[in-house]
Amino acid sequence: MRGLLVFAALFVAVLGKETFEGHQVLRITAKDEAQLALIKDLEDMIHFELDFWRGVTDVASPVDVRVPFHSLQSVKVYLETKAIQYATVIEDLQTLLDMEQEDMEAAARAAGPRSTDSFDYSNYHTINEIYNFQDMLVRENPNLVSKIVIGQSYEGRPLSVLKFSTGGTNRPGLWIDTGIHSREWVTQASGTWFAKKIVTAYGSDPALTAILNKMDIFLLIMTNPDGFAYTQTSNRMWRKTRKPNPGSSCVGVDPNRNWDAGFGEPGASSNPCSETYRGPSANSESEVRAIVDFVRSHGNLKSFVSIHSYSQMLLYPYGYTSTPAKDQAELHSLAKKAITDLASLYGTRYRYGSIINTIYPASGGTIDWTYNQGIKYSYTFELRDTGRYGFLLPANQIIPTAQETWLALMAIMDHAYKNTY
Ligand code: 0X9
Ligand code: ZN
Repeated sequence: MRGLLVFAALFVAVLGKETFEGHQVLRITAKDEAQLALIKDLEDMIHFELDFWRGVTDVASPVDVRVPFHSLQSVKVYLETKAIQYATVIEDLQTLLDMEQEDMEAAARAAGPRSTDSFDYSNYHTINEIYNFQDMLVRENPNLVSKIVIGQSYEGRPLSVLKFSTGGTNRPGLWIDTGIHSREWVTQASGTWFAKKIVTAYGSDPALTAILNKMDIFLLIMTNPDGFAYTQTSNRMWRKTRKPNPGSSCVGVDPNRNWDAGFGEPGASSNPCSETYRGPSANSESEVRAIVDFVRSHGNLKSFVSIHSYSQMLLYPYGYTSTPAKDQAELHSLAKKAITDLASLYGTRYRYGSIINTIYPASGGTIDWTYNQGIKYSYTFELRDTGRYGFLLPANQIIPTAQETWLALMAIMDHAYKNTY
């Protein structure tokens, strides 16, 4: 098995990208607790090499799982003999990936944008295109935008944060990050749109202008750059970091299980081959460590928003415990306001609540740590969609997704502003 994995890794390294021909995404629905347990058993059948896009939680929430071609028959037989209901949501993953790739290449063939005005926000972009975009934005708006490198990824890529500031020293701050899970491409794409939105709205949108006259906004678009690069060169479905795990042929740590909040408790895995591997210790990943150091040294962040996809949810702490956060009532009503604003644009419906109650137990997560640091308005989004395309959201949904999400972000940032001043 191990030899096979090494061979597969070499194969990818020499010949290029991992392909997903014949892989399907199934949506499995349990009708009772017994069926739920049987679905959960699939997680331990490692030889199937299943990739749970939406994990097993409760009877009310369907499970989305990517099934490699070699396991399809067996998994379907397993489900059918146990009379568990399922539907094929994606018939052939590679077909979707090919379409995504064609769009991206067509966009890349068009001459590189000369300014952030001609940047194509309606397409996915390579990691270098996004780094270039950031530099362009800084050059075009020297009095508003600057770049701070807060650290480096394992492979040495810069973790560059865009700082939007109209002056002052260490003003209260608002943080937004995207792309901590590298395959959640609509998040990095939305991040570039947010960056442009902030510079165009400053001076024209009264609410954002008021905020930026008193506070700074920090935006980290490529929170997991090594993973992001890997999704573009080798494996579109990569989620974790890219640091090797000593003693294992499996690479990477789940950067949303690596924070020092309930680290090691249920809701994460100790197995380096798991997609939710928590890592050898809290903050073991330089990508996480860099943000931890930044948050501590800044010391004055008022909100912290970490953006994922997919599922259409707006969540607040906690993920590692069902003890309610002490600000639960306020966080809940602000979440309701934010998703109501979001829905006002295109009718997109979000669920909201604490992580553990709304999605599943998750320990070592970003916003549990930031909340425990005293950043009251700590939220995490799961953007579009609810599973039709999952992580492969078509590029024509990038702008509408970013636009509607912006309304929710404004609700949160405005509330944090009004609570500060
Ligand atoms: O499992 C996770 O880390 C999140 N889901 S995802 O599909 N984006 O991987 C859910 C955990 C809840 N917390 C956050 N969304 N941060
Ligand atoms: Zn995620």
